[in-house]
Amino acid sequence: MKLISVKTIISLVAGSVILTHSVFALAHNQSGSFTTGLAAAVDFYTVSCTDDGNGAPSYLEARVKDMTANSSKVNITIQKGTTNCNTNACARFSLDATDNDAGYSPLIKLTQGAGTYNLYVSHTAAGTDSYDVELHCKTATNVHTGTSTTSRQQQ
Ligand SMILES: [Ca+2]
Repeated sequence: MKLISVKTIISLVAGSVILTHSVFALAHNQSGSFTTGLAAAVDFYTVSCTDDGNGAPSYLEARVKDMTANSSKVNITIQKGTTNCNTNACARFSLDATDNDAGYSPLIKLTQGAGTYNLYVSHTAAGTDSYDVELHCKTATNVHTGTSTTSRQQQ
């Protein structure tokens, strides 16, 4: 009886270690803040979606968390491509309207395949907002694939 309990505990612990590892492996976050505090500040990143062995990228999904409670709210725009944008969106926007909680803005998705996506982070008013953007490149079957972010402009 005692042996079974120990075995159960060991497998539970092993299970959570595996779970924790996969969560970390899937987490891609870009944190930042508006260094100027200006209302017109824009932070600009590029996100490269590549096949890291998990499959060809189909789309980028992203959402943002405004981490500073004030009147200014942080939002993101993701953009890629210029062709047939009215059929298959080339740009999408998401705003975190509630900045005094742990929640993120609505999840947005841009299905523009492999390559470089533009990510713009801005906010609605002057203030020293900090933010966290969560982003993932995924295959057509929703499998996480190669995702890397580069900072291009910090305001
Ligand atoms: Ca805010």
